[in-house]
Amino acid sequence: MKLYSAPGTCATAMHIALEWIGNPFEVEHLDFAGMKSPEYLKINASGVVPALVDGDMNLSEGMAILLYLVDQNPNANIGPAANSPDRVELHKWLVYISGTLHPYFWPYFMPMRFTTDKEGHDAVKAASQILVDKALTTINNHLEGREWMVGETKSVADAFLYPMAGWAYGFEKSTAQYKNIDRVIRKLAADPAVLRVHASQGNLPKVDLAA
Ligand SMILES: N[C@@H](CCC(=O)N[C@@H](CS)C(=O)NCC(=O)O)C(=O)O
Repeated sequence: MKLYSAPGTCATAMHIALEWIGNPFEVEHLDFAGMKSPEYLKINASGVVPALVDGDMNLSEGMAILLYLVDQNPNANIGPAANSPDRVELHKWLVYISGTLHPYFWPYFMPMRFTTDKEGHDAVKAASQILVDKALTTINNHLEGREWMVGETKSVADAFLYPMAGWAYGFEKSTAQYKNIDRVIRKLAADPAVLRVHASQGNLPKVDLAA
């Protein structure tokens, strides 16, 4: 099994899930040019990370990869079993993180894709921060009185939240101000599997998505 990732990106979540599972896997860290290379576009036509290659299968879309890993590894405790009540919750939060929280960051990292006005980048980035605040507030409220996003144990939903909540520590309203999210992120940051992911990404430059 091989994961295509890039330091500091959303693919960090899939890397954490693979570390939690504990089976051997390979990871290749791409830079921005690597994501757009003809070789990689054959694996993920969108030219983004993550992508997972398992035998003959190429799987893109982070949420699909996380659900695949949960279902392929029922004893790894990285997500509730199919058809359980918590599984429905897992779907809901993975969709929320993938479809709402994640895209809210895109204008911040890539304002040039959201306005043709070169003078307008700051305004686009400010609007992104307002949207991210809305989504992080929803998640922070959900986490009130809860240890983890879904059920009683950590799951791929927490792994998915990890890189994105991490991005917002540098925002005007820092992730540190969302106390429940901050608590979850700090627990994960001390998790040995997460530390291994950081070590793997460690010496590589953060991918400049604004390239
Ligand atoms: N819908 C895709 C989005 C993946 C995505 O946006 N990945 C970012 C990194 S967090 C990326 O590779 N961006 C490069 C680009 O947009 O050119 C998914 O959920 O997997």
